[in-house]
Amino acid sequence: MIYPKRTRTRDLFELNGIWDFARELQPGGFADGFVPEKQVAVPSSFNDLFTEEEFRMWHKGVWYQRRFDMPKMLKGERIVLRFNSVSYRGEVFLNGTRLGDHETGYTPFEFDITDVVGFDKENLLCVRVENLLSTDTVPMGNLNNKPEPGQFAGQYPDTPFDFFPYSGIQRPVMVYTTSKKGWLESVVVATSNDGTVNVSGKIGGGAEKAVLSCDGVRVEALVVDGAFATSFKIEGARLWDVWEPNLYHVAIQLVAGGELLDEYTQRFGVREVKVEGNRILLNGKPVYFQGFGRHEDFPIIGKGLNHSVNIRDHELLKWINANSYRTTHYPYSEELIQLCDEQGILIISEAPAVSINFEFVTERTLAAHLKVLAELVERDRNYPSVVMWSVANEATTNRPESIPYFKALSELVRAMDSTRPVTMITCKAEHDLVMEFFDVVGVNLYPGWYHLPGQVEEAKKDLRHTLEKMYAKFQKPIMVTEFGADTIAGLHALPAEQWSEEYQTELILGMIEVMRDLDYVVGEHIWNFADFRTAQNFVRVGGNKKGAFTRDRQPKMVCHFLKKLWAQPRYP
Ligand code: BDP
Repeated sequence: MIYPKRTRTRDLFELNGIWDFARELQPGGFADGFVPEKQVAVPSSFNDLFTEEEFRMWHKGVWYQRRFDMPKMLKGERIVLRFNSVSYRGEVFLNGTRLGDHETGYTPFEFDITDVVGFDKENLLCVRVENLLSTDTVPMGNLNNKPEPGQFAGQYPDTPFDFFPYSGIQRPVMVYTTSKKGWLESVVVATSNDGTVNVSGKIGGGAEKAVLSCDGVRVEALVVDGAFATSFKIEGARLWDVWEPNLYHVAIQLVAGGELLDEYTQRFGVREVKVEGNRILLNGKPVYFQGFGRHEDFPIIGKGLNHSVNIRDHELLKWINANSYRTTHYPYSEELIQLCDEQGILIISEAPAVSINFEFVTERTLAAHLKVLAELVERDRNYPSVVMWSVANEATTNRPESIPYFKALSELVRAMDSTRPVTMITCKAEHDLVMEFFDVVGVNLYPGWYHLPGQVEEAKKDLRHTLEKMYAKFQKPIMVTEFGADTIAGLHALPAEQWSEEYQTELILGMIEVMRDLDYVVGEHIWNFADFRTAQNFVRVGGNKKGAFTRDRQPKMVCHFLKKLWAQPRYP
């Protein structure tokens, strides 16, 4: 799959805006059209749009519907309907015909609707959306109706993670066209720092050859068995780097019998990432990751794509001198990753596998995990900002059943992409059993918050001790991918105590001091970039308040210190 674009051979329009909405209060009878209960916005989560509690907490089926016309100029073209994400499960009907379904929110899916879409009548599009998680889904949920032991026990709604399980058509819906004769189905661009660019592609329909043009270079490749592969060199290539987003474009034309069937331009950057000893190297130079774990989360829209929020967030990252974030705990919108490409922000791209619990894992959990991981790598592998894959966050990787499971995940990613390091984010510290499969150790540690509350000096000792044990065991670079303290903006205390801005500042700066004293620590990602909405639970005061910024993106005190600290490069 490639990101839809309008080109000389392709048309594109979006089906965003106001749709009809109804909960599935009885089974059946919706696919041919229904009487709406409400109107709903696309893209958006639906949960926080309405005033009634039962809508917010609804995880069973809901239905979206809208009508659209097809312009007659597009008759004769191949027509594709694409959803950039539907969380968690989407089942799609066009004019009463079931097109198919897709599981695991956060990755795109599409259907060829050429034979179903009408040109002489209005089209009726109905989508069933469901957000029920189980032991077979990724992320897992509703673990045998048994509240998870630990900090999230008995929260409402009951999920094994704390962020609110928002649902809906949260990203754009698109209709695009290609020629019926031949079209580019997928493309992979891999680069080396000497300017070598390898491009391979898969073709739908047929074509004789692919003609590629990039930066004044033109090469041709024959299409054999529906695929082509070729390479070329950009002399004196300008490398893609942090806040230096040099980008190139390769125009790919598919040709048959002298006719141009398809034209598509793929953007890419020339850059290399690798792990050597205790360093992550970007373009041969060590890079220290300073930034945050985040969430796609904002008042009212929930996890809905909003370009203004994305722009503001990146402005704040630049202001605070961060260079990176992890897409905790699921793939973020492709539009956001594209913005990272354009701005030079480093991304650790994470599968939506948070809190996998091996007490409940089934073969179907692994199958769902492998499927969504493959979809993520396919979606993001041409984006230069994506410099590392994270296959999961905080699984019970102290249990032996986790070993074959994570081996399978690591093998899948490496088979699909050998150009990026792979990590897994553990909460099991030195008791983790799967780090042999990964290049960088990611670890979430909360001394000073969940244990040793209020005791910054003790927390620092604890952190040092844990990191030393981990390094002794794993002998790999370690990134502290989460640490921090819940903080109510405007709450002050001298001496510092939990929940105050002073405490967050002291704890975070103290943790960083320890990390920077240990040569093998290659990154500090604070939890979290901004406050975010969670399920209801006595450990959360109006959501998770570990944000350095508030939910409406204003800085807490710690930000001003981080801005200063992060202005100085970690490695000379
Ligand atoms: C970590 C999780 C993260 C939570 C965080 C917290 O990875 O999703 O939000 O704890 O408790 O364990 O704030």
